[in-house]
Amino acid sequence: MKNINNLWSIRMRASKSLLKKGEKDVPAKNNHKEIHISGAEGLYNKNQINIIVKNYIKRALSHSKGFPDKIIITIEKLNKKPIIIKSLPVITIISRNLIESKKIVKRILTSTGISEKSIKKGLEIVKKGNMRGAAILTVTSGRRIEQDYKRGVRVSRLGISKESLKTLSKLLKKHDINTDTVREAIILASKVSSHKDVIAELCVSDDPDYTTGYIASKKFGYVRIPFIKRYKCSTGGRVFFVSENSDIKDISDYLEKTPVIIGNISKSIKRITFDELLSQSDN
Ligand code: WAQ
Ligand code: MG
Repeated sequence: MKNINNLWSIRMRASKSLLKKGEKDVPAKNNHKEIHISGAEGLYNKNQINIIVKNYIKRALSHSKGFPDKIIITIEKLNKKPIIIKSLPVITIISRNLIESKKIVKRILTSTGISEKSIKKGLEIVKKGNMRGAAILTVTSGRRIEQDYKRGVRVSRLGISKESLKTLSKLLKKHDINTDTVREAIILASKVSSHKDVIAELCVSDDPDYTTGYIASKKFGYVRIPFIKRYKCSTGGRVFFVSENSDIKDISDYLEKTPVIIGNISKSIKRITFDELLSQSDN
């Protein structure tokens, strides 16, 4: 990314209507009458617009969740200079099955300081799924504080510099995880956890054949957890756990509106057990 003062936000969203033939659209109420197929976004220079849009359309038309009947692409020049941040270190936890992973998820969230009540609520939200964005829960009392429960908060205006993308891809390749899904999740999680009030993020994909999720936090980094959900289950979601007295407006504003770019890559990438994860954070 040569010209950081002249960036464009490109976003894609593909969906499929569930309305029956002749059934009327009730704009205020039809949220549930549509399934989300695929979405993607990034910050780019003007000369990349063509190729990125082409790539996003291709992704919209070849997704395992189905074929869309609506694709919305937004191409918009940024009016603010982006904040530059470092990506989170990447860790893959060794787990053999759903039961093991379920325990690991609870133990990691507990170790980042989240109450049992809040964890329970967070797990229910991702199990139920069907949100476009993320729910926001306070860490102790488990209060749900985002304005729109149905939609959640959509993290937007985020990207990675060309050089950092190269470095990250190389690093992930060594571990055989250099995919769009993993790269984009790391970028999103790094932006989310860079807000001072975000303690942790829990993420479960809504793709039926993607069963690896993650918990991201300042304490442990981007921690990938295989077998976080059952194969062929098409619900998922995201929950951001935030400090008890955080200002929801400040958090949503940062996550949705403030442009953030990864300009520096943490070189740390590991595959370890949960016990190793805990002991390394004690040091
Ligand atoms: N902002 C907030 N929430 C979002 C966003 C966003 N930009 N995009 C998706 N979500 C929420 C929404 O509720 C989705 O249903 C849910 O997250 C899952 O989204 O390292 O693919 O795009 O191998 O299905 C994790 C990669 C992949 C783990 C996560 O999520 C790894 C993934 P999906
Ligand atoms: Mg998905």
